[in-house]
Amino acid sequence: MCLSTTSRCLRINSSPAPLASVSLTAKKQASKHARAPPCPRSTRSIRPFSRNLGHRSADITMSLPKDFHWGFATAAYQIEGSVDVDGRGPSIWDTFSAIPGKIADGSSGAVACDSYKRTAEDIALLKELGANSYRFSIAWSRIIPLGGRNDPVNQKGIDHYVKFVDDLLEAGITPFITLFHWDLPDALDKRYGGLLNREEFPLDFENYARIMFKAIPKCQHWITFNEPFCSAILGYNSGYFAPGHTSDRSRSAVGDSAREPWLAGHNMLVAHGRAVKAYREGFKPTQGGEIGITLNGDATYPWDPSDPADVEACDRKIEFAISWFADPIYFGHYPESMRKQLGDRLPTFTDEEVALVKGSNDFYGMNHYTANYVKHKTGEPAEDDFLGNLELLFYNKAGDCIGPETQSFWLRPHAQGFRDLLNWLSKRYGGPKIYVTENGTSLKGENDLPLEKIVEDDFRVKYFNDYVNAMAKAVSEDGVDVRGYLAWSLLDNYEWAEGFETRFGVTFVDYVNNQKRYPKKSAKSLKPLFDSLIKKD
Ligand code: GBH
Repeated sequence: MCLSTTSRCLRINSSPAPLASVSLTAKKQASKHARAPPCPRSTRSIRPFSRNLGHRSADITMSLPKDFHWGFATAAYQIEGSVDVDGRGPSIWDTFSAIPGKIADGSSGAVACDSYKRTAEDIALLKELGANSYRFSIAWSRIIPLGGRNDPVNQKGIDHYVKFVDDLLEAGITPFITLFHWDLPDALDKRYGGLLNREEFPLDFENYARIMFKAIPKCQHWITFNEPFCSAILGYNSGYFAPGHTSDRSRSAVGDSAREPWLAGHNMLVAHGRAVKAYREGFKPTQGGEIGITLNGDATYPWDPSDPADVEACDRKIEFAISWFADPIYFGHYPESMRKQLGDRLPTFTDEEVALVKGSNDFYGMNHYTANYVKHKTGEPAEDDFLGNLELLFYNKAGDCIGPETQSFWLRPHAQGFRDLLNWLSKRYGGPKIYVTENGTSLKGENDLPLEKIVEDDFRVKYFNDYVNAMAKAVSEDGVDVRGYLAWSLLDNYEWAEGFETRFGVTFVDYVNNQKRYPKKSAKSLKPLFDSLIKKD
């Protein structure tokens, strides 16, 4: 039986119910709409010490620091459109989305939210919603259409983002700029294998980063990579994302799922390290900003809390998702659990690379959406395993459900997980300054509703309320150092391989009527929430 929203598939071994076992498999299956049993309305607390989080902002007051950044996030390819305007070169997502069968609804980001041409409208929207910050990404191929350090620079592309930042600042909105949100210039993929090239890729990324640091000195918050896990695993293991490499020859002529993702991850780490070094040496002293990487990770709970192997697998899951990148950045080496399972398929850092990567975060960028129960697997892990030899589940042994279904097969709200993962990260990495650079949800069936129902997105309002309160407790009661929160997303947008069917926006975008924007209830719910939580003096 298969649980899937679109082209992707999760196998649910749900016999006997209510145990749902999710294994992330590359195999496309026929029964697309079968689902795990629905979760009960209220889920039980899954750790003995966990407290129930209230849904009302009044639960806790004034617990976030006074200069707390909050707002919304987006990414270039998901919103901009205008793919051949002002000299932009193609990215791997233009190429990938043109291949039949790769995107659920056959769409591409060619128009998306038309945000490239609607910067004024988007800024007005941010202002209306009360946001003090906005996270967006730059399309590398607008800056250097062919991508490389010896290729021509496109001044029009630079001018666009310079003006955008000026306009944001003018509106009192602080920019958080992501340099790489998956849209690699296609020419670099074709020229030398893109992320897989250990010599060229980090140097070309550094060059691109330098151009942006120089062009936008007013930006004080730089994010090098968004979720390198996704570029590596989805791009080079499962092949669900561009450039679509996988060992599954029915889906791709190229790829080695057992090796390429670990090399791609390594090269992104070194590229990140190079960009940070460039910033710290050449720009930070005069500009005074900060730079870090954004990593994605879900909370984990043991399927059987009394089984030490499940408890251990919970940490291993986070290590394979987050510590893959965070351990090298904070400690200078990969996690032991990964080395043990992957052996020499995981590259080894040279001394020069360690010097670049270790200590390279001014802050930790955290993308967080969901939680899973984790069950250890016995026996040898598959060669293409990237989870740490374990299963991800929505139900635990006792039959508790992690959270209600959404439109995204991988996402079930469980706000306590946010608090727990914030604590986990803070403990492991010595209490770093954290920006939550993404958090949000889709709604099951949202795209099928009429507009007047879509804007009444109470499920999303509750999600934000629960998650933001969980974060505020992590700050005020547990001492986790969170300085900002950017909700995903300002707009419904191009949800990658899901196309436009899955909506994550607080604003409805009418794709068939001139991309008109309609703020949903959730859009307006964040300002009062943060007003009640941020200290006034
Ligand atoms: C974020 O990733 C992205 O940064 C953003 O662009 C996107 O729009 C948003 O989420 C909503 O999806 O395919 O089975 O391997 C979220 C983290 C991690 C969620 C990988 C999907 C894929 C599971 N993503 N996960 S699988």
